[in-house]
Amino acid sequence: NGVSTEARGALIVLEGLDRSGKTSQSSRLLSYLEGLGHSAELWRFPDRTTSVGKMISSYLSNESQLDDHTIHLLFSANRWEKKSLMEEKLKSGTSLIVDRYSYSGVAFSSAKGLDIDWCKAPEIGLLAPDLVIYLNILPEKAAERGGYGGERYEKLEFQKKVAAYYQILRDASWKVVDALLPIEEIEKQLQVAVLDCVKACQGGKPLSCLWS
Ligand code: Z5A
Repeated sequence: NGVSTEARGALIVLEGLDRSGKTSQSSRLLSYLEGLGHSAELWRFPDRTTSVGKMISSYLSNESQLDDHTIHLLFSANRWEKKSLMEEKLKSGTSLIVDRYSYSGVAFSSAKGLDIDWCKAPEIGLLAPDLVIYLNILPEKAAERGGYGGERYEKLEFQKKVAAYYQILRDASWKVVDALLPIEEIEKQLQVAVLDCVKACQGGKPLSCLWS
């Protein structure tokens, strides 16, 4: 009947500790997908460009103080304000490579001592990733990479707690990759997983919501 049955894009999230290589790998993945002729975009959370994102940015750089619950909800709000655009892009056939998402939200706030179920609650109803790539690295090794800067969470003891919460959050959508391998080796492993995922989404895999 002429109705468009355009294939949807894939929602691919990169997670991992600070310095695990998310930024390096996400830009390589974008070039890879674009090189194959796929429509794709690179996103990151926090999105520091929005008004909520500016509050988050000022908190992360220690320019402002916020209660732990408050900043948790701001990180979540920063994802909610992008949800409809995210859905639109995916439905129109664009794949999104997203540097950090709800798993960062829950792992970092839980590591501060907030209840994990409380942390998950505001994420319920956001789009569920089709694939989560977890760049696995020991916190000590991550700290060796150029050292941590001055942002709030860039401390070894805290990163160890975050790593433990990431393990609790791991589910079937995760692909865990050894982040100590050479950049090009990781890139090759990710290309295979990402292409499989993009094809599954083109093939009709339905979009779903967190947390299921
Ligand atoms: N946060 C939160 O609390 N709640 C939330 O909901 C969200 C975030 C979304 C924002 O971080 C902070 O907010 C973050 C979590 C919290 N705090 N911490 N920690 P961000 O996203 O703005 O910054 P980041 O994630 O910490 O990014 P990063 O420091 O840029 O790390 P990265 O992207 O994972 O790594 P990279 O820049 O690609 O690589 C780091 C260095 O390692 C660089 O010199 C590379 O050349 C090198 N590298 C990368 N891969 C390799 C390999 N394979 N071998 C050797 N060297 C490598």
